[in-house]
Amino acid sequence: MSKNKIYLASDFHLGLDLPSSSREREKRIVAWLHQIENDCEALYLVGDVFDYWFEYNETIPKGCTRLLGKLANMADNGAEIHLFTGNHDMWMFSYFQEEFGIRLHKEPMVTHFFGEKYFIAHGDGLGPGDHSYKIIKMIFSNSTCQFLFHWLHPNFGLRLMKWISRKGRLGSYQLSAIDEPEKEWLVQFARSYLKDHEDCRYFVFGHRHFPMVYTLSPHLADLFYLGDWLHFNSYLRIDENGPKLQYFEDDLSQSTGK
Ligand SMILES: [Mn+2]
Repeated sequence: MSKNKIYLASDFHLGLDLPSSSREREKRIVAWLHQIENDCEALYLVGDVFDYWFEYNETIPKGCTRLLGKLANMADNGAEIHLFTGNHDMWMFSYFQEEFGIRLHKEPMVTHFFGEKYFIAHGDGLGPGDHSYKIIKMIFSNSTCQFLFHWLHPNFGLRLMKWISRKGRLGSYQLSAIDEPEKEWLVQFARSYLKDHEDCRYFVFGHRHFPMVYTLSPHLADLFYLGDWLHFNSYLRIDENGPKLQYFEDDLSQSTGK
């Protein structure tokens, strides 16, 4: 089978034992990767893969071993892997690049797949509004804060990070269908971006947790929300026919009644 498909997913929130255990979710994600790896040319993990993350110079948080092993295996077999930081895991530095050859993105990315232009971002802090989050992001992305934090003992630092992550949970979740997409900040962001970049065909965002396909302009521009793996197991698959939102189903999720 030729490897010519592009896959995008986001918001695994590994480390968070809600609504089911993180370990169960991790196994489901690895089963999905196992299913797609034969035709996966490139994998984009579009933010909030981890519910909290901080890498120190000499250590990383415990856990996620199965996922990291699977990603290492896929990368070693030639898959191109991209990882975006999200609002929950922005403190990533050189570990993923050095250990896996994964390309780390801290900013939105504009790229072409099958001749079409895509704008890809986790989506936090884009568009109007989201003010309190923008302030938190400013603090978290501040290099002095990162320097000070990295001198905390990991047992304390990671517990603090877990706590901050729980605190920041409220607000950006959307767990029912979006009734008025035009009120979405990310839809407004995409509309204003299109004014200066008419050739952008697709927008892909994580962050909102509810999967959505929305037509910004018929046959000219579409927007996708990737959904999440807490509730939907959703992902975007791109081939020569364009992008399609899909849902992973496996025996593991059936056996847990999902
Ligand atoms: Mn998220």
